[in-house]
Amino acid sequence: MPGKKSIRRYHGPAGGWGALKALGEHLVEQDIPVKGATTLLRMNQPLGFDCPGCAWPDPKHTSSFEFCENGGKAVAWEATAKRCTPEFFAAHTVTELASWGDYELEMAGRLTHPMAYDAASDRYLPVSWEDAFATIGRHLAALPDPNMAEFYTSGRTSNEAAFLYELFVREYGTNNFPDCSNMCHEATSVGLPLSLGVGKGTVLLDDFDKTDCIFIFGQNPGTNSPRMMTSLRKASRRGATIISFNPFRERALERFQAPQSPIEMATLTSTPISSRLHQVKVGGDVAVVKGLMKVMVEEDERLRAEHQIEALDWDFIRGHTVGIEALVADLKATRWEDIERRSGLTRAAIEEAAHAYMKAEKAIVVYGMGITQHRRGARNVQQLANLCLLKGNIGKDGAGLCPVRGHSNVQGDRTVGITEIPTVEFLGRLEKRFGFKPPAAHGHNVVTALEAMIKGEARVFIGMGGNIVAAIPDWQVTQDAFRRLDLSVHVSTKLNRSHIIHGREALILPCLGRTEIDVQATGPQSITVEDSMSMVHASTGMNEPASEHLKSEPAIVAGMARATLGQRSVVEWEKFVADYDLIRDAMEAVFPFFQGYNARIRVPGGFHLTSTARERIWATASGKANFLLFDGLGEDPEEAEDVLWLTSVRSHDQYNTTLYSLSDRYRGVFGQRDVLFISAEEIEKRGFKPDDRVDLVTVSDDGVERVVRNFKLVAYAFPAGGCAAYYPEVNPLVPLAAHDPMSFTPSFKGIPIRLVRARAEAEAA
Ligand SMILES: Nc1nc2c(c(=O)[nH]1)N[C@H]1C(S)=C(S)[C@@H](COP(=O)(O)OP(=O)(O)OC[C@H]3O[C@@H](n4cnc5c(=O)[nH]c(N)nc54)[C@H](O)[C@@H]3O)O[C@H]1N2
Ligand SMILES: Nc1nc2c(c(=O)[nH]1)N[C@H]1C(S)=C(S)[C@@H](COP(=O)(O)OP(=O)(O)OC[C@H]3O[C@@H](n4cnc5c(=O)[nH]c(N)nc54)[C@H](O)[C@@H]3O)O[C@H]1N2
Ligand SMILES: [Mo]
Repeated sequence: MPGKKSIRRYHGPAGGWGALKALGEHLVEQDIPVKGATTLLRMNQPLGFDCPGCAWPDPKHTSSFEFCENGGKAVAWEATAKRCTPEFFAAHTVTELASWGDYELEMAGRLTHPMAYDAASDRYLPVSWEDAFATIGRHLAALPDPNMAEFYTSGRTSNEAAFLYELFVREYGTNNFPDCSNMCHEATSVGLPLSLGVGKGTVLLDDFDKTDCIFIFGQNPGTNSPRMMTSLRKASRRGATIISFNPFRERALERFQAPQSPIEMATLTSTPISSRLHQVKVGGDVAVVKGLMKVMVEEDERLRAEHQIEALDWDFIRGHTVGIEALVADLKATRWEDIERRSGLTRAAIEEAAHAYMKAEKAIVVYGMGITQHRRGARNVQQLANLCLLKGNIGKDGAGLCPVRGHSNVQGDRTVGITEIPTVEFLGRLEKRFGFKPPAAHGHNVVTALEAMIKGEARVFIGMGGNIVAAIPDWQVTQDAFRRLDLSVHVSTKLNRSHIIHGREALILPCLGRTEIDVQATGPQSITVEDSMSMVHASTGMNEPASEHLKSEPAIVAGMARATLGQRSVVEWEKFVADYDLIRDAMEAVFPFFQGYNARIRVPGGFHLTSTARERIWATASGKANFLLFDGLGEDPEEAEDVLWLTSVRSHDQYNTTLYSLSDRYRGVFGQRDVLFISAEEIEKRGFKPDDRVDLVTVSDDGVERVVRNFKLVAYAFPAGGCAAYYPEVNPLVPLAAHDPMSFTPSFKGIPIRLVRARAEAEAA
């Protein structure tokens, strides 16, 4: 069990020796100091594998080794020497494993054999691949309606595996594709096309080297996309202005010591990152953005009247956009007192930021989960698009909108057809290439899939990676729904909660990881992935597989497809699995933008899927970029005065539901995760003292009690009216109904709660 419990302030910069030391310790913990280190050297190299960590791009995938603590941990986590074998499962009943923490479950190591749940002994027993596939085929074939099965994808899945998966599922007959993206950047995928005609970002890595100004909203790069720190550090040293909006003073947004810089490492110096870090209230970003735009349009009017100077890019606005008049009217009607109250920032602070943005010839607006995971996430994203449009910061060198994606291939999975809302055009091309009629009716996303499971309408769940059972909201009802399934299947590399909370029948199918050599009938194979900036490139595993019984994800999909569809399938499953080039040829036939796919990924660095918005071509209904309005300032509903807005965040030592340790170095928390970050004033106002233990109770009007217990109050510099805790510990507090109606993104960053003295403490008193 890692780390002694303590809370102490972290004084150093992010990165630096602390990062090297942390990675070294992690390698030792995974029993792989030497192998881990050589594996790391092959990460993100021209002929190596793509980092299974985040989706941040690499400088053309051609650079020398770029050190990243958390990328290193993600690789070491997969390359661990620990194994979770049939002997392990024989030694522990599932009931016993249910009492283990998430950290302990994954520390059992890499899964080595396909396993099937045996109710009589309450254990997972080894099963042959053929029998496992046959079980899946039997259940799926028995369903009266293919829409009674759910097919989840987590964003580590390669383009090749994802394409075969959507092919299998559509030939089977449903568009039920709940996806981790539904809990992540769906607000981008749904909100942005209405503004800009594309649901992806518009910048490339080079733009960071050319920009004058970077605004970062609700994203924690030092932890979740550390290679981005290289770009930020360079920009800062060039003199670009960086301004961040975050309720936390995230350390990497303040100062960063580059492990690549011999001088900074030797002299223990570091580079300041943000010139200003504004501690915005939880859910206060729209108020900030409207404030920024209000300053800009009013300043522009003044300058034009008094000096005939334009502060906005009117050539762009007139030539490329519609809706400016309504936006200006809305901003004029927005009062400063409301902006200040909602954002927690002063008018002067917002004015200063607005002037920095206006002054910049080229600016980039970056954002993450602090923007998307709110009740009006898609509309939040649109306000950031407005901010860019006012200054023509789309489709210009050194400028653009930059949503930072999460999982390393979540964007690619969407590109190759993992979507519950497929376009008619895409389905037509699929039919033309393969000759079966894919279903047209829209399928389930994560929220609607869970609703169908709760009602008992969905009976079979298949998960291509991930740990959905822990990642979702409202555990009380949603986890219970998993227990009532006829069959749950998870294609996984490690043991997790989704295997423990399972259907009446359950299968664990262990697969190769991205770091591992994938040999098929025609020889070793490469897969491809797409990063946050739409660069597509190859990834080739280098390590010996964790077990000889593992199959690749494409092979597992093909196995499920053959067992389910049998003779009725028109797809050449064997051929595809034998040679992934053929999968890419098929993708090229379905998606015109993949023209020359196999040749282009053989060029180091891969190729860019260009976005129309980057070319100032607007694929919207109006044919222009649209300024879209946000009604009022409330990202989340208005609640009573004493309600606190809880946001859920990642620690520095976790990858989503995977915990590398129980510590969070930069925020000064060690050996524990049951903490609530909250200001000393909010603690006192409620009659508590720092370190008191409290229960967190959701405020809702549906009569359901949602509570997590015994959290320690940690007095922290945090904005009024809000507090923060770790994901996934607080997921039981998020009502399933609390999601964005446009994108269905759960409101993980805006949970209304009250604090109650912890029962244990109340009894002792
Ligand atoms: N090491 C590591 N890397 C990862 C992941 C990981 O877990 N570990 N996860 C991957 C995935 S799937 C994703 S989606 C990304 C996630 O990467 P991020 O988007 O950085 O995710 P979070 O840590 O959830 O939250 C981001 C930031 O939002 C701030 N925040 C919270 N609420 C608000 C708000 O209302 N307004 C504003 N402005 N800020 C707010 C938090 O303080 C935090 O700094 O990272 C990916 N990369
Ligand atoms: N409260 C709260 N909840 C959240 C969030 C939040 O910020 N706050 N964030 C949301 C976001 S952004 C996301 S993306 C989701 C994440 O949800 P998921 O993507 O479902 O979860 P992960 O924790 O990334 O999944 C970890 C598991 O993936 C499996 N795995 C790892 N590598 C591979 C591989 O190569 N192949 C296969 N087949 N399996 C593999 C391992 O078995 C591991 O246990 O959570 C969401 N939930
Ligand atoms: Mo994510």
